[in-house]
Amino acid sequence: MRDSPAFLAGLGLAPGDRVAVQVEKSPAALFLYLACLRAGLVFLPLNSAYQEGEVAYFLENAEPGAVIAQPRSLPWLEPFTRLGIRHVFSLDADGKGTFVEAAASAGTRFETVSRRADDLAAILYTSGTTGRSKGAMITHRNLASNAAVLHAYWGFVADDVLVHMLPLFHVHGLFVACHCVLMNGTAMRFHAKFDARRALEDFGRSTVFMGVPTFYTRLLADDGLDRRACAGMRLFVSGSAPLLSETHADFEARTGQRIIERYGMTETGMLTSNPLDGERRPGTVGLPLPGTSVRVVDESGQACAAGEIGAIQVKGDNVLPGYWRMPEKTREEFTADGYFRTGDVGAFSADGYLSIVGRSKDLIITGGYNVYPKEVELAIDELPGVQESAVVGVPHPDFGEAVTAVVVPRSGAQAPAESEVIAWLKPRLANFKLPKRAS
Ligand code: MCA
Ligand code: AMP
Repeated sequence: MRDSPAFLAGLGLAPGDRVAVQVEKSPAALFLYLACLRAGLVFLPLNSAYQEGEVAYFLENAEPGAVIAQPRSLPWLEPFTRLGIRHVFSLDADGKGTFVEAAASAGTRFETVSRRADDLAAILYTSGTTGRSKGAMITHRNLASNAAVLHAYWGFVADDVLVHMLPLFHVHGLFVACHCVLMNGTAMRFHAKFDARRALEDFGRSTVFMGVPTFYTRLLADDGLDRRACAGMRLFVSGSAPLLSETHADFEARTGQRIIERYGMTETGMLTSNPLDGERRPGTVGLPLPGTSVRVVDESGQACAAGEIGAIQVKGDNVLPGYWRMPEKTREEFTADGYFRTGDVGAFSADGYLSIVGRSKDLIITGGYNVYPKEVELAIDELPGVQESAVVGVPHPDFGEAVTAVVVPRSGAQAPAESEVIAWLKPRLANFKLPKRAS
C-alpha cells in the first residue's frame, strides 16, 4: 500500500492533461490545486456558480482527463464520461466526497513531476466579447514570476497572516492571495466566502487582507469597522474592479489605513500596483510592477504622452503565451512586438501612475466577476416572444456595476415580465450574470 502510487499519480494521466475542478471553496480544493501542479497536471478551475450549459462548453473545449465536481454538477458529467473523461470524483463544500475518499486509500509513493517554466500550469477561461470563452493558458513561469514579484512588492514579513475570503476559482483568490502566503510560508485564515462580521473579527489577529471593491463597501457598511478593529493590520489590497476614490477616502477616515489598489487580468496576472512605501494614489492603479512593461498607445500604436488616453498593453514573464487551441485569437491579442492588448483604456501621469478610464471590450464587472453582455443577450433572445435585447452595466452601490437588461418583444407579443426573464435565465447562466433589472 505504502509503495503504490499516490492518488493523482495513480490515475494514469499524462503530464499536461487537464484536471477540471468545479467545487465550492475548501482547504481540500486548495490542496487539489497544489497537487495538480506537483503532479504535472494542468489545473482548470471553474466558477461553482456555472450552470450545465456553461460547464459543458468548457469540458468540450478543454477535454480534461479528470473532473472533480461539486455534488450538484455530477449529473451533468454523465455524457462526458462517454466522450473521454476518464475520471469523475465529487468534492463538496465540507471537503468530503469520492475524491477525498479515493485519495485517502491511495498509496504514498510520489515524485514531483518536473516541469519547465514554459509548461502549462493552469487554464482559466475568460469570456469573449463575441463568441465563446477563451482558455487563458497560464505557465509555471507566469505564476512563479508574479508570485515572487508580489511577495516582495507588498513587503511580506515572517509573521504575516492573511484573511482569505475570495473564491478559489479566479486569479485574485487562487494566485494572488494564496501564492503570496505560500511564498511567505505563513498562515491564512481561510473562509468559505466573504463575510464582513467575520472579517472584522479576524482583523484583530491578522495583518493582510485582499478583496474586490465590494468587500470594502460592505466593510464600510458595518459599524464595527474602525481604527481599533484594524489596528494590527498592515496591508489592505483591492483589485479586480475599480475602487472608487470615495471608498478609499472613507476607508482611511474610518480605519487610518490607505488601501493599496492594484490592477491585473486573468491573462496577465498582476500588472501594476500602488506602492507599499510611496504614495498610494486613489483613482489610480499605481505603477508597473518590477519586470512588467506596461505602455499606453494611440490608435496607430504610438506611445501616448503623459495624460493622454490610449490602449493599455503589457509584456513580461507574467503574460500568457496564448489561448488554448485558439491560435487566431492569440495572434489578434498580441502586437507585432509582443505586447498583449488588455482591452483596457487608460493614461499614465507624468510621474508614472496608471489610471484606467474605461474599456474597449464590452464587459460588465459586477462584484469582481466579469459578465459579457453578449452572452446574456443571446440567452434572453431565445426566450419565446423576444425580438432582441440589450444588456448593460449600470452603477450599483454594492456590486459596482449591476447587470441590467432591456428587452424588446416581437411585434404583437407582450413584453415578458422581469420575473419571466430571470426564471428563463436561471438554469442557463451563473447567478452573478442574471440581470438585477430586466424590462
Ligand atoms: C453573488 N451575486 C452577485 C454576485 N455575487 N450578483 C452580482 N455580482 C456578483 N459578484 C448574486 C447572488 O447570486 C444573489 O442572487 C445576490 O447576488 C446576492 O447575493 P449575496 O449573498 O449578496 O452575494 P455573496 O454570496 O455575498 O457574493 C458577493 C461577493 C462575491 C462576496 C461580492 O460575488 C465575491 O466573492 N466576489 C469576488 C469575485 C472575485 O474573486 N473576482 C476576482 C476575479 P440571488 O439572491 O438572486 O440568488 S480575478 C480578476 O478579476 C482579475 C484577475 C483581478 O484583477 O483580480
Ligand atoms: P479578469 O478577466 O477577470 O481577469 O478581469 C480583468 C479585468 O478587470 C481587467 O482587464 C480590468 O478591466 C479589470 N480590473 C482589474 N483590476 C482593476 C482595477 N484595479 N481597476 C479597474 N479595473 C480593474
